Amino acid sequence: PRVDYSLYYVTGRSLLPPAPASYTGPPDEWYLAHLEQALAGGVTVVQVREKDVDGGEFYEVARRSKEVCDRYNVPLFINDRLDIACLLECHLHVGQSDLPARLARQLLGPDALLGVSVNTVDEMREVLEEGVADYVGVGPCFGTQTKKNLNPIMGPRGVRAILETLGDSEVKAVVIGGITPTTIPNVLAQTPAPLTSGGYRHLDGLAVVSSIAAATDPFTAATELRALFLGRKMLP
Ligand code: TZP
Ligand code: MG
Repeated sequence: PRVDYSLYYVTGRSLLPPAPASYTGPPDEWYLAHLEQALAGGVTVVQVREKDVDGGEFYEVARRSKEVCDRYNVPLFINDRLDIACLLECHLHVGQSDLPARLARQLLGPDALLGVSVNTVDEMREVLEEGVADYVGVGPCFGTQTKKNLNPIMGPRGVRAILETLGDSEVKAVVIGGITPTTIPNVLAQTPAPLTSGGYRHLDGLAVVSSIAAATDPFTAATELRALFLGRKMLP
């Protein structure tokens, strides 16, 4: 089944705002209620990314996130933890310093989706040569407070160079890093890459952490982000 990558939400529980007075559920379920609102607002893919918790807690957060995503028919990716992705029959996203994608693919099996982070054209070429990834997360496009050990900022031009390398490959591409309603118009206008076969290679989606995770109203935040992507002008 084809996946809609248009609004890819990478969770980060540490960024969540405090629950508003209108929230009456259990405090430990605020994260899930917040996630559910983001899904209702139009998030099309979710990745659980938990950098500061142990395996047991990560598993539990991922398991409960999957219950919510399943109800919305939205695919759930696990960041880095192949073991947890396998246990929960989820998809997996790996960075450049995680287990290599071709090894992850061996344990995941052919049905799970696999995403890889890329920051350079060389990394993009390698992903294409390996041939095991379904999509790439391209970034950081802009500066961000969200990630420690941030790779070099690429800017829209760097992202476009990746899309040029991707060409008309089936591998999908989402951009990440400082993606907000303010930056989206620039990203969408500056990233389409001309193809040698004619036409342009466009981004398949926008990936965000703080633009949704830090929102007190994740429903409205997701609705706005998705509308900006869907309303983009595509070059022919
Ligand atoms: N990878 C590259 S930048 C980034 C990740 C996980 C964090 C993006 O966070 P934000 O808040 O959307 O800028
Ligand atoms: Mg990683």
